[in-house]
Amino acid sequence: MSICPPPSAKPTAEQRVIAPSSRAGHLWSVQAVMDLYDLPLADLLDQARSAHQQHFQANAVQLSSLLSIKTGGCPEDCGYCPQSARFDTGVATEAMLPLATVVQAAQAAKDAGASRFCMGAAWRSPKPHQLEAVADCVRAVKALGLETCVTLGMLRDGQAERLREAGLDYYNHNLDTSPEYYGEVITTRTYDDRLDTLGRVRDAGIHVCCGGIVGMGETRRDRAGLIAQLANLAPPPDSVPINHLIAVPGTPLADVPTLDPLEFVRTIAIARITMPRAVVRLSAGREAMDEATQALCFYAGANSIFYGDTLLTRGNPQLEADRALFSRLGLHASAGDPHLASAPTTI
Ligand code: SAM
Ligand code: DTB
Ligand code: SF4
Repeated sequence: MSICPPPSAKPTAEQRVIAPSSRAGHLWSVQAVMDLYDLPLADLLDQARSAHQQHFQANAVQLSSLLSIKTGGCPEDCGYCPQSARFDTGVATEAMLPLATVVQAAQAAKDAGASRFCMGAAWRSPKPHQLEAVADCVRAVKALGLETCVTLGMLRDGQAERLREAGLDYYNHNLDTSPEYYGEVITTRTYDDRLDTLGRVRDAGIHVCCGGIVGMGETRRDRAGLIAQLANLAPPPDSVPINHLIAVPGTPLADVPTLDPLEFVRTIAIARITMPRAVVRLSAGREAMDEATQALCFYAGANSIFYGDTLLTRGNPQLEADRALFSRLGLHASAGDPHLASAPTTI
């Protein structure tokens, strides 16, 4: 397996992830991203398709399955999240799942055709004993021959290294929205806290999975701000989940106006253009999305999905529905992640 090596000199938190001068690649201003949003849709899709075909096999989609290994009772106040203890959403607080249960779910995901198993925990930040329990899960899931990803909240000194030693491939930690809109959605951790964790992940040699959520009542400029932040990370993330808000009753965002589906498609296309080497994941929100919109997202460069009938606490399309969709669209499961060396899978 090949993993990005950590940089030789240890940069500051800012240089690690946001300093533009340390990278040779193109820098995206918010206005340049806005200009992409303003293109006629067909022109935008043409550009995105071309970027996609330069870097990826057409029609191949990476399949990740997701499991909540520790559900509910989270002290954070993320306004979209059904797992925050501050909102009455009907999600019960549970203990962390036993290792055997996690392994059983991972085996089922592999048998269904997933190449990556992602484990999520409703923590602000893992405590040392919790981190060790997750490291055990990572080792066991790797031993099944699956790629691994975890999302556990903020990481502290040495924690990313422990996960790397356990064989973790990806750490998911999202910026969620623009720096300007962020404070409207979350107050208990800052944008800089998130950038700090992303820097720790990258410095430990773990691949970064970082994206956001659209449809939270933000403006187009906020969506452009999120994309510019992601694309200007140094280096940009290898994996970029674009989530459509699942508006959950009881959360502060339960009643935000619905986003135009074509604005979601545009966001996928722009993620593809601005981060041409990243795997762009059409992430939460597919259950409520019609198949034509999903087809446009794949055309626009989405090349990863969550595969399996649940996300963390919310529903996702049934396996059979996704198999039928892939068949209708002529899509197939990718042979693992281009950023890793993995075995082929089929759907
Ligand atoms: N507690 C950890 C954290 O926040 O870093 C990990 C789990 S958290 C649920 C992972 C991500 O799921 C969030 O950053 C957010 O982007 C996404 N998410 C959570 N609730 C969502 C919702 N209702 N709709 C869309 N995406 C959501
Ligand atoms: C990500 O960006 N989306 C996934 C994964 N990373 C962990 C989570 C989606 C959660 C949707 C709401 C739920 O199921 O509770
Ligand atoms: Fe907690 Fe993560 Fe949900 Fe925020 S998104 S409330 S940190 S589980």
